[in-house]
Amino acid sequence: MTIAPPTLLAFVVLAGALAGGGGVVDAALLKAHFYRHSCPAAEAVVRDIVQARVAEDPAALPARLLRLFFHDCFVRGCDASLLIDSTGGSNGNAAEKDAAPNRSLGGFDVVDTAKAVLEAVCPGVVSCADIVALAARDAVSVQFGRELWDVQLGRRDGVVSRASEALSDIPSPSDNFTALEASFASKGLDVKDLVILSGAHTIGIGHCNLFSSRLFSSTPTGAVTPATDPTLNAAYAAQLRWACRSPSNNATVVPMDPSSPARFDSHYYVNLKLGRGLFTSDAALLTDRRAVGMIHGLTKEGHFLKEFKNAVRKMGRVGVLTGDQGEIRRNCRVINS
Ligand code: HEM
Ligand SMILES: *[C@@H]1O[C@H](CO)[C@@H](O)[C@H](O)[C@H]1NC(C)=O
Ligand SMILES: *[C@@H]1O[C@H](CO)[C@@H](O)[C@H](O)[C@H]1NC(C)=O
Ligand SMILES: CC(=O)N[C@H]1CO[C@H](CO)[C@@H](O)[C@@H]1O
Repeated sequence: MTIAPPTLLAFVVLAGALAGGGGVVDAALLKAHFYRHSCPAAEAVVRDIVQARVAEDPAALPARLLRLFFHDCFVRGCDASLLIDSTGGSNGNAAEKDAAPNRSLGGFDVVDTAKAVLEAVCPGVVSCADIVALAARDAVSVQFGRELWDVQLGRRDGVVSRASEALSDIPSPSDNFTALEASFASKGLDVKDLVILSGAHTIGIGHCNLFSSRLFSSTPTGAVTPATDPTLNAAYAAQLRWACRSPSNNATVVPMDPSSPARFDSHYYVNLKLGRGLFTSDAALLTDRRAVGMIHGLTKEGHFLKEFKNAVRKMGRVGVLTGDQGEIRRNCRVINS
């Protein structure tokens, strides 16, 4: 069957309206071991593939997959719309993954591999959105040798992806607390979720140009001078300036938690208290009394991990499609035709 473009467009717009909102919708329909009967191997397949890939790239991959999950959930809900490739042509669609905040995303190939195996084992059953949720958990869990949090399943895949929405829905590293709180609130997440989920910045990297405004200022004539954001530790700022060299440097990356860049620990909060949060959005947590009240407790690893479990589960429910909404995509990069 071929669908004429206007019909397809109407369908996409309607599905978009249904999928929109982004709040916590049919989340009650998600459940543990959703594929127990329909595809018993599903969770093991994802886990084995992720573990093998993390073994090859333990420093970078867990961070990539965790961030992928966050970005997916913040645009149209956790519906794998982030995985859809842009389509070319004059009436082509610029997809979410081509929006600026997505330029440094990774891990798509891991999801593709898991999907390919699952389509061979149980075709049309396991959603790309659930693979993303499982992959994030499994990747971060490798270093612990146990599952760090439970993943509820049963998400369906969305049929719309727009770059413009990624730009407006993903919080910016230069956001202040008000903006961050509003961004999370629009997804049904509160200040506590914001503070705890930000702890994900205990792993992974950041590009210099995304925090260089905290290190340099430029005069109207264009001359660049060192200038340290007063909320940034001066010694740390000097190290970052040395590493980054120029404000427009988009090629250099630095670890967000230099003391243990790949360990999923509570150092994010330890760093934060020392003025060593990398982005303005990290430092912004110290400007809110409610957030400050939580940060000290979160410097204890056991407490952080326990709280992260709850917060990431909540994030995983944002705007999900369930039941007969959306579809089970056959190829995570392409909407079924
Ligand atoms: C609170 C608002 C947030 C902002 C403004 C923000 C912003 C950013 C930025 C700008 C980067 C660096 C990207 C780059 O330079 O390549 C980054 C990295 C990362 N973010 Fe966030 N983020 C936020 C919340 C979150 C949340 C909720 C999670 C997950 C639960 C998360 C997980 C990550 C991870 C793991 C990385 C490292 C990615 C890598 O190394 O490839 N972030 N974030
Ligand atoms: C936070 O940023 C927004 C713009 O994103 C701005 O309108 C607002 O005044 C800022 N709030 C504070 C408290 O600085
Ligand atoms: C990085 O900066 C260079 C030079 O300013 C620019 O040509 C390039 O498009 C930038 N790359 C990204 C990914 O933004
Ligand atoms: C991972 C990914 O899809 N990155 C894309 C982000 O956007 C840029 C610019 O449009 C693309 O070139 C990347 O391929």
